[in-house]
Amino acid sequence: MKRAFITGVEGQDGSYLAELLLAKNYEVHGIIRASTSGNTANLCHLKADPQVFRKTLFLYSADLEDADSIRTPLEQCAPDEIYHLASQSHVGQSFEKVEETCRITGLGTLRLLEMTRKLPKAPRFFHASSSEIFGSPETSPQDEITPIAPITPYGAAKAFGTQMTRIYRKNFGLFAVNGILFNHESPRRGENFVSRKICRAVAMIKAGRQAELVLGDTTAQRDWGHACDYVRGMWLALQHLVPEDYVFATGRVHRVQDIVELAFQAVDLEARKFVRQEQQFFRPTDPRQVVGNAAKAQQILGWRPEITFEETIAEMVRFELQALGV
Ligand code: F7E
Repeated sequence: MKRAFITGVEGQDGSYLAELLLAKNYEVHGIIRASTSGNTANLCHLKADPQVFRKTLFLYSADLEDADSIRTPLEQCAPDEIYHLASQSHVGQSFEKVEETCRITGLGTLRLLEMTRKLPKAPRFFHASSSEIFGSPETSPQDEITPIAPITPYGAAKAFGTQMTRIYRKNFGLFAVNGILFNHESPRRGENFVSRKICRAVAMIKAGRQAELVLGDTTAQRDWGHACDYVRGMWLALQHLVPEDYVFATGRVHRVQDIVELAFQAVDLEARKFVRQEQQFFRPTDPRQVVGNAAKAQQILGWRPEITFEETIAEMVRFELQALGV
């Protein structure tokens, strides 16, 4: 039985990855950020399963800023594979919390790489990198050799973690991989990311419990996939013979406005009657031309996204309606 160690296991990606690995007969050890220990909604079904919880799934409260809190469960677990997903991942908030973002997202990654290198038997290491490392690139679509040129604090912190992962691979011989993840969504997305914010508001408006939806830049474009496809890519990346970096993306670009329209159409309401823009949700800088080329992941790992943008938004709206009993 293989053992996996997941940071950020309570998040969208962490919870789907835990499910995937448990289904593949892994023993899964996950760390949950100490300050958000109460928020484990994405893991409720696993915690409620007596065949799983504390049998093949083990959870620990720890903090990336406190090395000892991570080292103890990491050494006890002695994993075959580490999936490092935890971070301060909200780009908008990274402008308000610049230092904290760099400490958690950047230095936290370095800290974990260093601990990994010093384990008696170094496990394989996956770092959840981000398309934000490219900033607003001059070439589209972006791939593994696109220059790193972040324009947000979050992007800069991820760029540091990405480069350190490469350095530990080249200099210390660690099996360390960056998955350069473009946006990926699901019903488990945090409520302050735009896809979930829109789908949730649409359900609330349909239920008569919210009057309007206030957004920032609705012309912003992203390459949006489904989180389940991306966690499959993470696992595949660690099964390959040699450690390499991979872009995971759909290669299709949509506007925030496209999510708005799809979501309102799903409940038979006219978007323009309910949506308003407000300056507070605009960002000081926001990457443009974000679209990925996942040809390498397809060729080497046989990975391709299976769930479309339209299916993802439909699933998210359905989930929100069900949660409200509509
Ligand atoms: O914004 C625009 C916003 O916050 C998407 C994270 O997973 O993907 C994610 O980062 C777009 C941006 O995601 C609102 O300005 C308009 O252009 O859902 P988001 P993100 O910033 O792209 C990357 C790859 C990561 O690595 C990150 O960790 O939507 N937008 N109006 C808005 N965004 C938000 N959140 N709220 C609005 O009201």
